[in-house]
Amino acid sequence: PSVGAPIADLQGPVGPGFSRPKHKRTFTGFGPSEIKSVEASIPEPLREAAAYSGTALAFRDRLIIEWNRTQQRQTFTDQKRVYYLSLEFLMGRALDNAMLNVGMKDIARDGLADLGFRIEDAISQEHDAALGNGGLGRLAACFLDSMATLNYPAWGYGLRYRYGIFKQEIVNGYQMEIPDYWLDNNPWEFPRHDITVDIQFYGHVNKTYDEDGKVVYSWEAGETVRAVAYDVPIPGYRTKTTNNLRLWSSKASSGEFDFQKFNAGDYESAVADQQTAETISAVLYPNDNLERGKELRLKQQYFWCAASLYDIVRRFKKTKRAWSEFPDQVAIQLNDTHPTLAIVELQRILIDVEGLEWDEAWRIVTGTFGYTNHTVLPEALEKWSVPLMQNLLPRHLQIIYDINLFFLQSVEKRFPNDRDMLSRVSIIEESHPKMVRMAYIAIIGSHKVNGVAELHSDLIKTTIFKDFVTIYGPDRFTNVTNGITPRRWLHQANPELSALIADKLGGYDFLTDLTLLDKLEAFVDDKNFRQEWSDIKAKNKLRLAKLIKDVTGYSVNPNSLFDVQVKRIHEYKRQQLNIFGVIHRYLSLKAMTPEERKKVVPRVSIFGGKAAPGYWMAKSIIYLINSVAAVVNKDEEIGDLLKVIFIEDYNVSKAEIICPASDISEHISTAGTEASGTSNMKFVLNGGLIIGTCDGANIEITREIGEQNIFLFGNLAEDVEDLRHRHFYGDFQLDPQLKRVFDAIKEGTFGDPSSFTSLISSIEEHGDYYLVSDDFNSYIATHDMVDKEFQNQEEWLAKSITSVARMGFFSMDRVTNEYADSIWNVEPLNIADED
Ligand code: Z2T
Repeated sequence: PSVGAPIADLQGPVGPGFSRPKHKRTFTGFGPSEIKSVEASIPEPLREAAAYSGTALAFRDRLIIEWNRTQQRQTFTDQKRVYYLSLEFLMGRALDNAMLNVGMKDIARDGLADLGFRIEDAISQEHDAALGNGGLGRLAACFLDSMATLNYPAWGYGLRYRYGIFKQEIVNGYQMEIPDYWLDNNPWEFPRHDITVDIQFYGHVNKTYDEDGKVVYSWEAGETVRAVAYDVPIPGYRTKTTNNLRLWSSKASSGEFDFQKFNAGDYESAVADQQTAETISAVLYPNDNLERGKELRLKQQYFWCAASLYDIVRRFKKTKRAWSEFPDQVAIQLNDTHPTLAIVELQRILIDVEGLEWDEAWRIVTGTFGYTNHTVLPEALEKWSVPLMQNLLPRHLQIIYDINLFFLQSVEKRFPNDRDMLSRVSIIEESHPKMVRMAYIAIIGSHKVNGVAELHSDLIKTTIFKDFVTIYGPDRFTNVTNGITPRRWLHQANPELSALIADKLGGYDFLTDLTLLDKLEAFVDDKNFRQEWSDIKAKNKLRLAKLIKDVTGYSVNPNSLFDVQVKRIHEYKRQQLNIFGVIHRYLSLKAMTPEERKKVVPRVSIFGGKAAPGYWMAKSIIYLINSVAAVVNKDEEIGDLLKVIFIEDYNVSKAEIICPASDISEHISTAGTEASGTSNMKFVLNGGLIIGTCDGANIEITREIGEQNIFLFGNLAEDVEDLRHRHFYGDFQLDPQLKRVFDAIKEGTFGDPSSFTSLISSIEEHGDYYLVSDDFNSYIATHDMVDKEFQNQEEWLAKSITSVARMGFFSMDRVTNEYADSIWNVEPLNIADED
């Protein structure tokens, strides 16, 4: 296509009614007087909603121009693109980020102030885009930010869920789930009714022969559902690049509903078909680190993979290149195994539709895909039952069997007579029913497989994917340690700290080169700087105290040590260890004399996080936290010495307030279970210290910031298997301090003890799989050290500053460049004003 091609032909985004403007437009907006005359009649909340809408629309105009320009330029240049396939994009709010990236936040602030609004109030009107569960979805969002900032030609592909992750309310201490309907008045998405793909399900496979007598399979489907594209602009920071996130929405393939059926009087069936279709993109599955094998989930996966691949292939075919060049033009990254069917779908397109030979098609497929693994937890590894797959995707199952056959033949050649090996690495697990192991397809169909932190990448090579290292050699496996975007997680979340750093470093270049933070170490002993650093932390704690007051009604003393654990509730993340530690602290405080209590550092233990709706153990952990809070917080003898807070509905926008406000935060998973963790990075980057196990990225954080600046405790990953074994076959001795805690719970100190029986018995009686008892003593001792060191505020400050100075490695920009070089082989493309 030429530069002057009509925009619609490029399949890039265009806003409704917008085309390239002939003249540059400047940010004007309405004058104060026009608004003032009507504002008196509008109630406050509506006025703020209007302030948000007006600001969002103004910035959206800007984005659309750069978005179209970027897409045209990328199409014209025709170089390799990256496609990031993720079932989750946990974006949070867009306005602040758009203002920062367009670079006109100050103008907007002044404009809003003229109209009588505070910019923060306008920003906080926006509903979070919460299309994700936790770390995996947020990583995808950080990727998009970084890829745009670094000018990579990159698209995200996902599902446009009508309901994102549920809203959590705490009622009488219990989690309640409220649907998160978020789509009304969303200014950041653009429906593309011109870009649709019809997706097939069910039916059967016909075998025919072509003129040369070659076998041709064709899939005759039983159901068709239409995918409609919705595009979201992704602006980069300090660049003209604005990339695209394309989210697919499902609707009936007949359009609204089947008019033929409708006119024939079959109203019910017409409406039922429509509903079946729309159900596919209706709701995000709310499980973090768990796969449940439901048919609708498999339908979501195929719907989104097939629509995305159709789109990618369509774009490639416009270049008129030979198929062999596909991997030179296209890199597709699979965010976990959720998009694994994309591998099978591309193979199907190439052989069934495009008529390529198997081997050539398969070379193209493996050259195109990369697979990122995010967990070793067995319950999270995706498996689909063969009968389910046979019914929903009959042709894909055949292709999976063929992939498996060719793969096993090659393994058999290299490892003759090793039948154990063959059954271990087979894509098909010989269980009842048989299961398709999705991770194996992802490994076999990709040229690179990566883990997300060093320990995790080592673990996948030595445990769950060991045989594949033997088969393919170590080069197919690599590590890319996760990171976070400093734009959102430092500058937006903590503008004052960012400004202080900019002041010392002579500008904001560190936001695009985070390693520049190391220059801060020169100021560690600067008295004024220290004072400002500590004042900012104090202000951020005040901001959090206000949030706590607003959402829980509790007042906390902002001079207390703020101890934070916010993340999805999961036994492996061990919020139970934390709350048992809090109970231990409470019992110790109760046993002290008034004199002894005077020496205690006041503490606020802050929790937040959602439990998957069907995860009973996680829900009882939440209930225990709230039950402890109810007793401790009203104990006048204890007063400010200990407060327990559960912040309901933890999400991205709350994280932006919480992360800058911790003194210490907890990353205390059983060693070897947390693939990376990314909130650990967010807290340290904001000057909080952390307590953690030798797990995930904690290990590399320690390496970077120095072990004197982190509170590590607990058993090591290499000892976990042994300990678990001993729990079952030898001496399980409950830690004596933990026993005191359990006794208090059983005595009813925190209400009816029967609510907590399963929580306690999972440790006392059922093998303590997550090693809570084994790590308890070390955990308590380490918290005592935290108390002691917090009393030396000067030392604490030095640790805080030094740690931030050494966090450069954890920028998402480093991560993105590593993927680009070692997995995608793509180059950046600068978008100039003239483009
Ligand atoms: C998830 O958030 C993570 C892993 C998953 O495995 C699923 C979900 Cl929803 C299937 C997390 C990891 O638990 C965390 O350690 C990691 O930092 C994050 O992905 C991003 O890699």
